[in-house]
This record gives sequence, structure tokens and C-alpha cells, in this order.
Amino acid sequence: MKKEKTMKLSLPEEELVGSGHLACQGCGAVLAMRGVLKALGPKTALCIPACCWSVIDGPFPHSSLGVSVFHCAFETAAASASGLKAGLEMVGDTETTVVAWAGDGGTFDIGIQALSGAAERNEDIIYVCYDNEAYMNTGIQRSSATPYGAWTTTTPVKHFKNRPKKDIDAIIAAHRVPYQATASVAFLEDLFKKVKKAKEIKGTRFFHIYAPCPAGWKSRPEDTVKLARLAVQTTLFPLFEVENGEKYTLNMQVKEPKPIKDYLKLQGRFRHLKDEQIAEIQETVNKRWESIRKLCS
Ligand SMILES: Cc1ncc(C[n+]2csc(CCOP(=O)(O)OP(=O)(O)O)c2C)c(N)n1
Ligand code: SF4
Ligand SMILES: [Mg+2]
Repeated sequence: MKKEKTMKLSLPEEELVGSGHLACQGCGAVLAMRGVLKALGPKTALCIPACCWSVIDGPFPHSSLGVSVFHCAFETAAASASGLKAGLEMVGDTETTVVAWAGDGGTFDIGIQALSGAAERNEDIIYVCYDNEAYMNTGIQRSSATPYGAWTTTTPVKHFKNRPKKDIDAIIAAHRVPYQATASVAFLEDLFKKVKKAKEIKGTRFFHIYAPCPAGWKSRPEDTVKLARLAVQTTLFPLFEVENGEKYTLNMQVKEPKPIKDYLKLQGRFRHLKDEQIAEIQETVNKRWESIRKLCS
């Protein structure tokens, strides 16, 4: 008899994100949620401020998520999660993992005060920022996570964003939280492993997940994983973890980085860039990669 071929899954089969969610085709933020929840499991409670995910979840009383969700105000993700954790402990629940789940606008900009406060108090929560590099839910406005050179509706082509992306990883490291990591929707096994590790640590844990957005990046939905992979392979978005703000570990070595042009050319938001501006971006990427490698060595 012919032997049946079997495929070994590298991630658990259980899905906590339902197929009826409301995201656009090729949404990186959905991949991020799927990966994180596979690692955390059903005993998880999410605090989601205003962002694409507060829509993706679905209209009340429906939800595409198989875990508890608390929809909170835009600037309050970390404060709400801190309160939820304290409340659960008061009723004797020490098992539920409490997660603040916010976009880059809700993290780099509007929620940074609450995040900084929670991190300084070392609240026992996991904070996840899925970074699609703009305020997407309200129509693609620039945030401080938007990279230099990008078009958005508030940085039109003639006045593209002329400031660099804010270094949120360095800001979090300065709080000396027990654990923080960058992760990518193109490397879900790496993300899974790090979220599992974080689940076992007490105190504030922070994830910065790179999550391409076809609607805002003017990219093809089928290129989402390719773009996330290229961001790592060009060293634009290095994968690393930091313990107590000082012990840096590189999770993925990039021996021969691909040129940043390969990444930029797949996105309409960078279509207007001239060769000299692309060279400038390449130089910035090289510099940051060098400094991250030094921190990790
Ligand atoms: C205090 C406040 N200001 C503005 C808004 C409008 N608003 C809702 S979602 C959103 C964009 C969120 O951007 P981000 O956090 O990056 O998440 P994304 O939409 O990109 O997923 C904005 C500006 C709001 N709900 N509350
Ligand atoms: S706008 Fe972007 S982040 Fe929001 S649901 Fe669509 S693809 Fe996802
Ligand atoms: Mg965003």
C-alpha cells in the first residue's frame, strides 16, 4: 500500500482568530494576532484601543477572537491592561495572561505615556505593538513610526515624511523591562518561540511586530509576507530580544543583506523616491544595523 505523506506543522494547529474577521486581504496585523495567540492560548485577555484591530474583531456582540476582549480608549492600552491584571488578581485569577494590543499610533504616539508608566512600574502585562507604520484605521495618516520617505495622506508626495522613524525599541530598553523583542509576521516560528518565552516571565514584556498593510503601503496583498521577510533580509527590521534593557541577543543573523531598493520598489508609498533618497535610506539602515549588531555582540 502507498504510504501517505504527512506534513509536520511547526506551529500549533489551534486557531484563536476566526475566519469571519473584517481585515483587508493580506493584512499583516491578522497574521501577528494569529501567531501571538497560538503561543498564549485561550486563557488570554486582550485590551485593544482604537486601531484597525478594534474593527477587525467584528461588531458587538460578535467577535472573531476566541479570547476575551476589552475595547478601551485610544491612549489607554497599557493603563487598561494594568487595571485588568490587578482586577483579575483580586478575584484570584493569576493564570490569565493580560495583553495590551495596540497599533503604532496607539504605541509610539498617543499611548506612550500610559506605556511608559506601566513599564516603569513593571506591570505584569504583555504589551504588543503591531507596527504598520501609520494611522491606518482612519485613512493612512503619518505616525512617528512612519519611515523617512513614505507617502501618507498627511505627508503627500511633494511633502513626504522627512523625519526618521522613532526608535521605540531603544525607548522601551531605557525602561529596563524584563523582556522585549522585535518579531515579524514572516518568521512566525521565531515570534512563537519568543512569545512562549515571554509568557513565563513576570513583569512588563514588550513586543514590536512588523506588520505590513497592503491598503496603506500600496502593496499587493500577496506580497505581505514577502515584504515582512525583505524587511529582515535588508536589515531594515532586525530580529532581536533584550533582557532587562541590557542583554541584547540577535535572533536572526543576516550575512549578505539585500539592498533596500528591493523592499521599497514593491510599495506604492515609496514610488516617488529618487536614487539619492534611496541611497540616504540605505545609509540609515546600514548604520542602525551596525549599532544593533554591536549591542548584540
Ligand atoms: C483620542 C482619540 N483620537 C483619535 C481617534 C481616532 N482614531 C481611531 S483609530 C486611529 C488610528 C490608529 O492608528 P494605529 O494605532 O497605528 O492603528 P492602525 O489603525 O494602524 O491599526 C485614530 C486616529 C480616537 N479613536 N481616539
Ligand atoms: S488597513 Fe491595513 S492594517 Fe488595517 S485591516 Fe486593512 S490591511 Fe490590515
Ligand atoms: Mg498603525
